[in-house]
Amino acid sequence: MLNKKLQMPLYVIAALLFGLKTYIVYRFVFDISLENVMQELILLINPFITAFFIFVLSIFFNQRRQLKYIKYGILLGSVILYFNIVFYRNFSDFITIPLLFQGSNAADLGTSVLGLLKLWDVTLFLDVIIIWVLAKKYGSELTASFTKRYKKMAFALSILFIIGNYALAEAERPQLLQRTFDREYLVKNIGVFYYHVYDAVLHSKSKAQRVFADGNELTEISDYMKEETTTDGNEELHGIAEDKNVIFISLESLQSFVIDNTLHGEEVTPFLNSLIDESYYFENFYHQTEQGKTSDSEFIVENSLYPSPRGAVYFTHAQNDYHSLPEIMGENGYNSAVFHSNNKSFWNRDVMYDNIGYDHFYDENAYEVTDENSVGWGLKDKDFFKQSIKYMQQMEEPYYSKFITLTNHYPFELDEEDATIEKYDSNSNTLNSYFQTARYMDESVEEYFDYLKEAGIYEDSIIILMGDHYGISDFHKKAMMQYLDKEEYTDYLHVQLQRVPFFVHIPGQDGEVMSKIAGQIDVKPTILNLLGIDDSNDLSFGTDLFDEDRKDFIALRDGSFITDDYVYTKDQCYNRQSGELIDSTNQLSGEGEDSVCQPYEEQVNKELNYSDEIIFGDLFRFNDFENESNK
Ligand code: GP9
Ligand code: MN
Repeated sequence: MLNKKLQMPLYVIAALLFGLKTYIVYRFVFDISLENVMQELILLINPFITAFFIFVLSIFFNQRRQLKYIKYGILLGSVILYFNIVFYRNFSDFITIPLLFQGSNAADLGTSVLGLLKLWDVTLFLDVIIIWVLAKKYGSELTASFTKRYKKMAFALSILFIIGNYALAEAERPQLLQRTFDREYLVKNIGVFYYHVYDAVLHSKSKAQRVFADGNELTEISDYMKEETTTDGNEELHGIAEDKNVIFISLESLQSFVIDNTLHGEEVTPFLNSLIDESYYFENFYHQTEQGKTSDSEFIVENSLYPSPRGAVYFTHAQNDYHSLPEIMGENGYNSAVFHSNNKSFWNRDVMYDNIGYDHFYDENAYEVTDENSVGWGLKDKDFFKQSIKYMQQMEEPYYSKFITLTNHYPFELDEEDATIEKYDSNSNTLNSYFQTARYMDESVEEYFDYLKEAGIYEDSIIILMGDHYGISDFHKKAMMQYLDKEEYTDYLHVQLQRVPFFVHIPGQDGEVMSKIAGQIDVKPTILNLLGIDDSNDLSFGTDLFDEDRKDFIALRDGSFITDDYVYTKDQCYNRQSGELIDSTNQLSGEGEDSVCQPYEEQVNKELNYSDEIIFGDLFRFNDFENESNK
């Protein structure tokens, strides 16, 4: 007999035991990084909240079924958790549905699975054993038929807990679910079980859209693309970089407003400024990213397609068929690699890179990261470049290598000894610090150029540098107005601040400042042109930036656009040069009063929709790019 006073319903015991185990696993088995007390708190409460929700459902059954539900519930939960542990041991990652079905990963796991099991793993099932024993011995005493009121209260409480957990997670990481960051973030904030539910929803949603596509849509879209992107061809630079290495540097959060600009009388980015004279520098180049941030910029550059309006394509459609830059270059004798010192699963990069044909990904594990050489998000850029050179020297030429910097990332932290320019003085700590990390990145790129020269790589390469997306959001309007010396922060200014630097540096060539509007969508055709790769059947929305005769608008993902003459955003049409408002759709009424921006507006929407159709419908699977190009 159990002492009545000490007695706790079995579902509560199960919730406590299972919650505790899950917490221990999060904390000590998964290598989850915790950056502040809030994250620690979320990680602590989430397992108990989840477990409480799972087991509280048992009270709606009769006593016999209650026992069954709790016994098998804890067993199933433990098995799911255990699968994740085994998977994590091999891949330092959490299971995703597409990953489960991805042949290579499953095969990898299959051969090594025995080596991943450990004797002490039995202890991971202690809670299951305890519950099963208790159920057998004291089952009838530890279960009851609960009153209606009790059931309602207990259930309501569990829902309240979940909402509370989610609210904390949302405060810690705004738009956590919409933006689908890293899987580790999701597990950290909502727990591994809700993460699986979330993953399943994402998966079925994109599967459904795919099912309804049949490939006929592609004819109209490819006709449009060919019509809009076929140009006369610029013979001058065509093939200028043939068989050279291509080094692409993604400049984290770097916006054009710091280029050739000063702070306290000093240049913010002296090296990049000096590089303008020796490069093709595009001063009106726009980022076109959305919620996927860096990964969106990568996606646009690799595919010349637009990113998704919600979430990151790198997450939602990483399994699609693409005809990406690394793949095309691979077909033309290039090796490819990405260098980025972060968790490989961040932005689902490991999966996407594999799919689009990168030969190698030097992720965080390729680098020696210590407390001394890291700040903010991880390895400092200077150490990142320094440590990368040895890998470059091993690569077979010609190669395409992409370097993703990290230090100039929000919240723009920097160790004092690394700061070589004074902070700005405004009401925004973010902007104040931004100049320091931007300067640090500038210095790191300068050092990298020196390493390339010392290693004899420089002469045989072309170097492309691009800002990935904005770093300073609209949240810092006041400080930005102060720095830019503007009276007003208009929507026009907001669009103009979406310009990011873009350099094409060809050693031995002078280059030129290019003023025509340009965007990330144009990078892929530009690189292919420089390399002299004629892929006339490639399907892209962008055009070669060295061709004067090219599409005359740049579309941002929210439907805003820039043309030679206009800037359009939020139903307003501005003069691009003066920033004056020409007309606003709200004011126009009646026939014959169309905005000068309207024809563009229609085309921009059409183009963005076409891009979504390609991605959501996975339409490229219907196109045989290889055969086409033999024609
Ligand atoms: C993370 C880095 C930064 O790996 O690329 O990502 P962001 O937050 O800028 O998208
Ligand atoms: Mn970024």
